[in-house]
Parts: sequence; structure tokens; C-alpha cells
Amino acid sequence: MITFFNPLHHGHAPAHEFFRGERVPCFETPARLDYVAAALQARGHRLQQGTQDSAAVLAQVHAPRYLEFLQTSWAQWLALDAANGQRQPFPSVWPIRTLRADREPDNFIARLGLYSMDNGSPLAAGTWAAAKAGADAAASAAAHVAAGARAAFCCTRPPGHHAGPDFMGGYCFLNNAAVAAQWLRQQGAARVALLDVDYHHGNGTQSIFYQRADVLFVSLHGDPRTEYPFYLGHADETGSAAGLGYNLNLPLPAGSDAACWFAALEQACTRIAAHQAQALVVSLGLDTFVGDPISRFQLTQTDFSRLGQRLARLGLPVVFVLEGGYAAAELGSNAVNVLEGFENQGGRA
Ligand code: Q9C
Ligand code: ZN
Repeated sequence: MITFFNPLHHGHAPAHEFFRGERVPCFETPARLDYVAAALQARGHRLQQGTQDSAAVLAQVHAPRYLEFLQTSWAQWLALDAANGQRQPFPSVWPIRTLRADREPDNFIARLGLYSMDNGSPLAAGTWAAAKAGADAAASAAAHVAAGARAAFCCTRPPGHHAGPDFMGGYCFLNNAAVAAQWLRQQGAARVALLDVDYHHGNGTQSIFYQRADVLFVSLHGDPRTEYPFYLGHADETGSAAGLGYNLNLPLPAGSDAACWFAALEQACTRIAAHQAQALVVSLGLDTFVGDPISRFQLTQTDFSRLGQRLARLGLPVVFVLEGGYAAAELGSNAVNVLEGFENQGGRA
């Protein structure tokens, strides 16, 4: 599989996040990508750096003022106090209902809250460069698929599917899957399907395409009544305006097993087939794994091969984008199982 990887991803290495009221080591670590890269190389897949610049497409899926903030955020943090290089900024106040989001406060932490959906997306010195490299990989993978490749994989972090038009959240900063879908549209695909199989609902991706019929969004995820991101991902969210009918959420109870999950995947595949897309983007979260430390589905290693095989039978060219998956030591084989399940299934010529 054509795979994109960039050493800049390792520059996003915050130390801590909040979990159950305590500061704990981050779950979303550079080691995750080491495991995926090693598993790919052990199976003979070559890693390459992309050549595309995602800047123009990023400006179509994210608000300019958010991109400007993210790109300069670490420098802004350091400008407050040189010792901040050893500290992590966290938001502590958010412009929710009745408060104004149209004015950017002069206070840095207040701006960070304006552009965040949670306090669970810590910034580090290399966050912008790592995230931008991920968006560039998504653009490069989409360019390969648009040029006729059967599939390409973005071996990238931080993940992207919780990042909305103008906010970060859930370890995500730039929405790589949205960049891939938008790039495919610009390269001439009239219709694109985007399937999100991460354990958590891809609220950012849903919101970016919610009013559009050209990019169908379909997601399988833990029911937001009990699972992050809590405030989006219900079955009654079906799209709005021109996008009505082009958003399909398939929430499943925490604890769901493979039989339940694959039944929902059939529903997802039926809807994707009906869309008659020219290309598919897969938000490939692997936190559906039974051993995931922060998620509660029960997929096993062989279930990931089965997922890849089923996706191949859609007969569409695919851009795979890595999202979550926090059982780091198993992440590599789980990812490779999806990709090789897809490749070995045949399907599209
Ligand atoms: N702060 C993805 O899988 N919060 N994001 C965990 C502790 C959110 C997961 C609780 C989990 C987000 C891309
Ligand atoms: Zn997730």
C-alpha cells in the first residue's frame, strides 16, 4: 500500500492530559506511529513523504482565523513567559451558549478556549508542524488515488476527525479526512463517501460536510449518550439544507461485539453503495479493538482483516487516514490487517 509518513509527526509530543480529574500521560503518543510504521515496514510496505501542500484545501475546510491561531499558538504561549516552553497550555473557559464567539479575546487562554471543544487536546511545540504534515499527507494520498491508485494510507498523527471548522478537540487539530475528501472533489470526483470507523463519533467531519450532498458522511461509533464526544453523533442527525439525507450515524452501545459491529457496517456499506461515489475516504480509528484502554467495543485482530476485505468489496478507490487507537503495541498489526485485508481481497482492478 502506498503509505505516507513524515518524521514531523513526532514533534507533537505533549506530556499530559486530564483523565478522571487527574493529570495522566497522554494516550495519543508518538510511539503509536512507531508501531504502525514498524508493522508496515516488516510486511514490506514502503513509507514515503508526500509532496502536496494542503494549504489551499485546508482553508476550505477550516476557518482562516482558526488556522492562523493554530499555526502561531505555541509562539503565542511562549511570548507570555519563556518558561512556558516546559508547560502545557490548557483552556479553562469556553464561549458556550449566550457567550460571544465572534470576538477574539486578547487573553491567550481565552482564545484557546474559543478554538477548543474540550480540555483534552494538549498543544506542544511541534503540534502545528505535525498536524500540517498530516493534512499534507491526506492531500498526497488523495492525489495518488485521483491519479488512479487503488488505495493509499496516511500513517499520520495527531488524528483529525474531532477537529471542526474552527476548533480542536479529542486530540485532533486539522481534519485530515476532510482534506482528503475535499481534495478528491477538486480533482474531479463528483461524489465522495467518507466512512468513519473510529470508536468515537467524528463530530468534526460531520459538521464540515453537514450541509453538503457531494460528500456523504457515514459513521459507526459508541453511542454519544455515554461515549465521547457526547454532544453529537445521534441517529437523528441526517444532514441539513442540501445535505439532508447525506449524513448517517450508526451509534452502538458501549460493549458491542463484532457481530453487532459488522451488522452496522453492512448498513453503512449499503448506504455508501447507493451514493455512487467515485472515491471513499476511511477515517481509520482502531480504538474499536477489545484491548483499547479508553474505548469499549470488542473487535479482535482478525476482525480488522475482515473490515479491510469488506471495504474492498465496495469496489471504490480508498484513502485510509489513521485516527484513534490507543493499544499502542497492537496498533501496528491492527492497522496492517485492515490494509492487507483490503489489498488481498482484490475487487477493483
Ligand atoms: N481526556 C480519537 O480517538 N477524551 N480521539 C478521553 C480523557 C477523548 C479520542 C478522556 C477521547 C478522544 C481521535
Ligand atoms: Zn477514537
